[in-house]
Amino acid sequence: MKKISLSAFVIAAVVSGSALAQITIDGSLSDWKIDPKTWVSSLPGVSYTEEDQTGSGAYYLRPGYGGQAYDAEAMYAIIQNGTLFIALATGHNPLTVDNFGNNVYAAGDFAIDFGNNGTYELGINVVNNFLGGVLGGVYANPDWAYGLWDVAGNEVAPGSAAADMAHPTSLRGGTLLGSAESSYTTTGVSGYGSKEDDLHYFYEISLDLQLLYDAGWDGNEFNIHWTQNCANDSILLTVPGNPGVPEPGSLALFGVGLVGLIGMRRRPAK
Ligand SMILES: [Ca+2]
Ligand SMILES: [Ca+2]
Ligand SMILES: [Ca+2]
Repeated sequence: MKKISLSAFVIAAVVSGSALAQITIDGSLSDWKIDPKTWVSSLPGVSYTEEDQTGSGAYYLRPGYGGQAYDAEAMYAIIQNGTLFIALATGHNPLTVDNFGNNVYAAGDFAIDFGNNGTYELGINVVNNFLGGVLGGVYANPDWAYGLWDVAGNEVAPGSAAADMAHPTSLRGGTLLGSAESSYTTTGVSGYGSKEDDLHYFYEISLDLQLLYDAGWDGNEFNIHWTQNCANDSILLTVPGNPGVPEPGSLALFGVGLVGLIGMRRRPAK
């Protein structure tokens, strides 16, 4: 009796679907399968970018200075089961409070650009610093603050209209669509990158893809951006479109495959 073949195939398909690594939002990057030496992630289907800068003191980060304390280092994202997961590594402590007079700047929020054209249509309020803002809130029609640098990299005053709008910093308002789940670490961790003693802080976020669609997303690739309120160093990650929507061609092929399997089973043995 070889009756088990089709059901075994179905069970295997279900198991491989549910065996997708589930990301736990706890601020730990252990789910992301990151090589601590290189920041490279081996998580299947992940998108990531790395720009860990090293040096001594408040070294140049481009466009600003600030050294490790303002270094945006790596960003990761993956779409699984209708959910967008994001992780960030930075030398910037999330507990840093704005003190412009002393050149101290808090963390910005996560900004998503549909169409990868430099306009950010969705904001995730991970560090809440606007009156009435919802911590973890996901905002359409975001009102962004910008950093201390113009497009040419020249310093401008805080709040200047000349600031580079390609680097949104913190949310100041918007249309609240719903909530993301988010977590960040507040104790620096060493052992990553080429300068092992440097301290790093991690953010993790998950949000339902429906919130992106609600903000006008078309399902195609998009950019995720993060920086601090000074925008001394920023990081930008491109994420492919929603893989949860199979293309008609691949769906048809899957169906042919199933029919083929059933057909094989019914073929009498010689
Ligand atoms: Ca660094
Ligand atoms: Ca950097
Ligand atoms: Ca856009």
